[in-house]
Amino acid sequence: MTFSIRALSGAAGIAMAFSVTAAGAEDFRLGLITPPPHIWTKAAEAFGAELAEQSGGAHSLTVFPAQQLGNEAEMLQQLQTGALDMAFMTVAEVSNRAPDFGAFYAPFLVNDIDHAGRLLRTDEARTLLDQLPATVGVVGTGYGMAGLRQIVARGSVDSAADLAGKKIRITPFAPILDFYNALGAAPTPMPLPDVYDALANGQVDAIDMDAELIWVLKYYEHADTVVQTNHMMFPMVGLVSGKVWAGLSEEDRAMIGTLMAKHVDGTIDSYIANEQPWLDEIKATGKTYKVVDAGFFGDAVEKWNAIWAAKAPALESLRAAAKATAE
Ligand code: 3HB
Repeated sequence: MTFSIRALSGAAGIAMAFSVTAAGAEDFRLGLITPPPHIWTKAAEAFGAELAEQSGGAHSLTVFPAQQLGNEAEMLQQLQTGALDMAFMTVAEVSNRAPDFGAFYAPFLVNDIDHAGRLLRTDEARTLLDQLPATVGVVGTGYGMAGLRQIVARGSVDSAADLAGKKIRITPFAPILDFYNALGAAPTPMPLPDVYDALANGQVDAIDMDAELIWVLKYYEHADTVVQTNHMMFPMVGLVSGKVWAGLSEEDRAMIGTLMAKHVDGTIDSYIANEQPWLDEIKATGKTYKVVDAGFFGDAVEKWNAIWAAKAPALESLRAAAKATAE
């Protein structure tokens, strides 16, 4: 028997702190930045429910969505100290600490959303997770993903020249920053929860975003043009604090590792199923809708490749895996 005393606050916390729990029982905390209706948040909740069930009620999981525990950089720090148990996190944030992961963001690495899913399920992708305990202090249980990246803009966008000097909201991470800099735009790093207002009040001219959020959070409302570029994939990773992992029994590691991997992987199927329906809904809003290919970005793609060939040694093996999984 043990006393559960971790990560507690408030009256409920005090009550729980003194409740006797079964051996090894834990109330884990999982943080993520996505809002409640987002597929990642729903997957986190489903993971928690299955963890409680499979552990016979010994373990439970509280999900903190919408950046309640801080932004991703802060959550990653909390995972490192063991203050946070788990997170579903953008690979973007992880790439800020482990640049090899920047290889996933090679512009046009994949042809479409199905291809993104296949690439994430290759051994080459999975092998990258092995470096996380040593380099970042976290255990990566598996990949999920969000939709491909698109551009939503105020005003008209006839060519990439129209984006020159424009403030474009980006997720805060280096590969996307380098891409828009190469394009001559003014990339503006901004965490997800701030995006709607920034576009609505004109703080930014455009946003780099995926179909789910453009549609579900109605980002199209304050824009005139949607450019379907599909320029980058957007992987997610299920993480467990290395410190917390070290304190788990072999049995719990196997159960948590397997279940978390299953639920993050399930998001891949959700995006494959929903990407086109969301894009169709966006198209039907009546906003100007353009479909472009890599040519739209001129030499920005080659410039990006030159920068990241040096920064991310994994680029070569991921490109080979992308080629092998193309159809
Ligand atoms: C983002 O645009 O920063 C973002 C999008 C997602 C999930 C997480 C972050 O769908």
